[in-house]
Amino acid sequence: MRLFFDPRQRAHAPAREFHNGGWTPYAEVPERVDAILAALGPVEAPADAGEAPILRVHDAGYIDFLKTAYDRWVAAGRAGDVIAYAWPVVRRRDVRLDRIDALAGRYTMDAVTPLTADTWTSAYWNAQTALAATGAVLAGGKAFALCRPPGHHAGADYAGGYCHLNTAAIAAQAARDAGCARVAILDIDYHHGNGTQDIFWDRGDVFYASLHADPATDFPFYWGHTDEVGEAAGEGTTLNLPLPQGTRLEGFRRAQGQALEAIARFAPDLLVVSFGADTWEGDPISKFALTTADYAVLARDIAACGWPVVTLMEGGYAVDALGANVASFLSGF
Ligand code: Q9C
Ligand code: ZN
Repeated sequence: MRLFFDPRQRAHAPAREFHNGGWTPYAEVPERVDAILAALGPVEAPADAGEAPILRVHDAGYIDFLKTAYDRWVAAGRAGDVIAYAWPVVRRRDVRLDRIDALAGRYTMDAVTPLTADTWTSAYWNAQTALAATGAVLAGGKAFALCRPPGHHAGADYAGGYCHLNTAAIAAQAARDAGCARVAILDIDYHHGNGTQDIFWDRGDVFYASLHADPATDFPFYWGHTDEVGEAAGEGTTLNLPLPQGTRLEGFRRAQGQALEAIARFAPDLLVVSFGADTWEGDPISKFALTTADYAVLARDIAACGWPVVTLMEGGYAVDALGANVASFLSGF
């Protein structure tokens, strides 16, 4: 198994996030990657494929915002990390505003994803890591991308849920551009991958299946319900399988089996797995009950389908358990 990671992915480190009525320490810390690296051993740095594959998925105005937001914030006389306080609810018309606070609301979906001076650097190399692992799998190998920050909450033109660039979408689009006619994404992070769903919502060439905590009880609330199935050419290529808090291996594995059956009918040339270890029983912000050993079982079920698989890291916030959980999952391949 080839492992990819770039040290610049560590740089992004907001001080705090705002939720449930108050400030708390930022959960998506750079120490997460240290824990995974310690468990997995040596990694390869990705080659630099440039911005073009990122711009195949993301809006140019949004990328400019990610690059310049921190400098605009400082120029406005602010201290600390960039965070919005006003959002254009249900996408009001596209007014061309220049004030950093207007831009921050326009290009983010929540108050848990502050931007720092290093956000663009980490996000850029994060995308390169995903692309390198995807290239390795398309060349016939097995690969894991140690993606951090995570990606699946980021849409074509918005950040959210600790995510800036949607690595799964960038990987899937790169595979399409490299000649794969059909790509499937299986998202087994605790949270619904609203960004990935939005990006491929009306496309029939990329299947998106997600297992996640019921959005009636968990972030991101407004996406991930069972009646969201895609539209136009994408009708039927989005599959949402929400699960109750407290879900254990049996329920999770049954739902994953349903997702794999649907993906098998789609017959992908490549499977991208958005893997979150925040489904673990001791995760500090999540409420499923998978054990470390369960991850190997789930990965074996995926591997048994026989498709080329590239696994990308998403969430997982119990830093001390993260290495063992990722190692267990990868052992299944
Ligand atoms: N009580 C990923 O796992 N909600 N993002 C924070 C905690 C935001 C998670 C509130 C969770 C975002 C990639
Ligand atoms: Zn998550």
